[in-house]
Amino acid sequence: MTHGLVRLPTATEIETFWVDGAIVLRGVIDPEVVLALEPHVMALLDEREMADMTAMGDGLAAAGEAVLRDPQPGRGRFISGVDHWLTHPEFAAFACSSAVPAIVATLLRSPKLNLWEDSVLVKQPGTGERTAWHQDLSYFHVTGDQLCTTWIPLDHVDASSGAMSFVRGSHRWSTVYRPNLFVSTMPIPGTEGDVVPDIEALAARGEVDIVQWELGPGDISVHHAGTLHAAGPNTTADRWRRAISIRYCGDDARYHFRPGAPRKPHHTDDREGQVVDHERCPVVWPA
Ligand SMILES: O=C(O)CCC(=O)C(=O)O
Repeated sequence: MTHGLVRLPTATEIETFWVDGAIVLRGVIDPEVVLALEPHVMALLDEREMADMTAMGDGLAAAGEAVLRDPQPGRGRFISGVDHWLTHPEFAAFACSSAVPAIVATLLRSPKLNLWEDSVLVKQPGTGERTAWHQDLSYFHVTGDQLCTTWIPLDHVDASSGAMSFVRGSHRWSTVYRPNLFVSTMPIPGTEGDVVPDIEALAARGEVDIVQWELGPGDISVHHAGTLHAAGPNTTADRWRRAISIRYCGDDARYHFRPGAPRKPHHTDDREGQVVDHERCPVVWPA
């Protein structure tokens, strides 16, 4: 099904995604379909399955680690969670049978699409935490090129409220950097490889090009799993920044286990090299 589909990506948008590693698709999904999830996102905030990233930052700071947060944050919290589709039918319908899989399959030029996971990322008004530069591929036990994340806002989001930023073309750097703890550049212990370089320093020297977009309900951004990206704090006093982020694998995806990266219960070594089909990683396209 393609519930809420307004339009599919154009040929130009598809080309831009593959060249830049990120694209904003404006007006592709009915805003009402996205906003119908608002009460469910708000209900999640009180659930134990959500991670309080602000509290994690407090813990890291107490242990002497550098935390990426504004020096004088407000009282907002950065709260996130993952795999809501497994327990909440509304999130399952959105990730598996809304317009999103059709849009993503078109963009990835993939005849087939598997859902990897969904996540909810909320920065309340006055949230000081940034989201550190990272690639999603570092956290995924998968390899391939047809891999991406959709970032779907429930609010108008701009630079002041925590918009996402992307390093144009970084999906072609051929390095998978160590995953980090999101509110700190500290790599996840036990992971291997290089740490993410200082992207702001590279940008200041003109060595990388950072893109950022204002988005509203009905728009989505899509980034390749190899694209370096980050997000700012929500410095506004009264605007929420709520987003649903859904990760998909296309036709060429194969399991590839990355030491130290968090695993899900079905991620067993005996699937190395296999297609990702699994009831916990279901085929969502063709519908
Ligand atoms: O929303 C954020 O702050 C970060 C989201 C992100 O990195 C992602 O969805 O891949």
